[in-house]
Amino acid sequence: MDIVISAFEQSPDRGRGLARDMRVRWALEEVGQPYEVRLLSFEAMKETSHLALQPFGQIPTYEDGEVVLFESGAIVQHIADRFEGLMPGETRARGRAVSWLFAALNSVEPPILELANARLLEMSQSWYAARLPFVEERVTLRLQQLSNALQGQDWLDGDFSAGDLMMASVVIRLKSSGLLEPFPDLMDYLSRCEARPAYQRAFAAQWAVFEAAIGQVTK
Ligand code: GTB
Repeated sequence: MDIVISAFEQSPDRGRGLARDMRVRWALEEVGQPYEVRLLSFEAMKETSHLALQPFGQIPTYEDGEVVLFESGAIVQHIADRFEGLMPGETRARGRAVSWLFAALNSVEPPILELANARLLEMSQSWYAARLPFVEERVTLRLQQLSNALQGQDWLDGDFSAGDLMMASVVIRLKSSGLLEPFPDLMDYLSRCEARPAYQRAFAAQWAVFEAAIGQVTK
């Protein structure tokens, strides 16, 4: 069976590559594996057939005839383990790449999501302006720590790995936040990631979905 992933039929990010199918597409492009995409509406994601693949009714999912996976972290790690290109072979280096993959999801993404939710959902609350600086401070702390860890290197630990892919996928969400500006090294890091041909192919593929959806709406 060919690899099949799921993605939004009409992504709320308007094709900016911020939805979590992007990291899976990017990983598959890095390891040179073709894939098919099952596009889903919000309603379809809550149907029994999709819930059998993703218990929370979300995208992305991954099927390859052998495994059925959900959670973008698990999917990217599986791809990196199964195909060459994203996971170093040597035990220590592999452990470091996995650590960075988990760090992206467990240490860096939570405050970024908290910020996104605050800006999206809490703006009309009387306490919004008082709370926002505290949320931003938590994000900035992680960015400072990430910058310290990068130490001016191209990638987090040796060669580009699944750890970098996941970290960039997480931090990229801050591009229009204003919080990255004090960290030119992190902006350069993101630019290096975005310049990778695999990233560009993945971005173009999800952009094409958005364009097709817009075309349908305007027809
Ligand atoms: N922990 C899961 C994973 O990593 O796979 C989280 C998956 C998830 O949050 N999926 C979202 C989803 O399916 C899409 S990516 N949401 C539908 C639902 O819950 O009903 C999250 C996302 C959505 C929109 C933007 N955006 O507009 O910028 C960015 C990211």
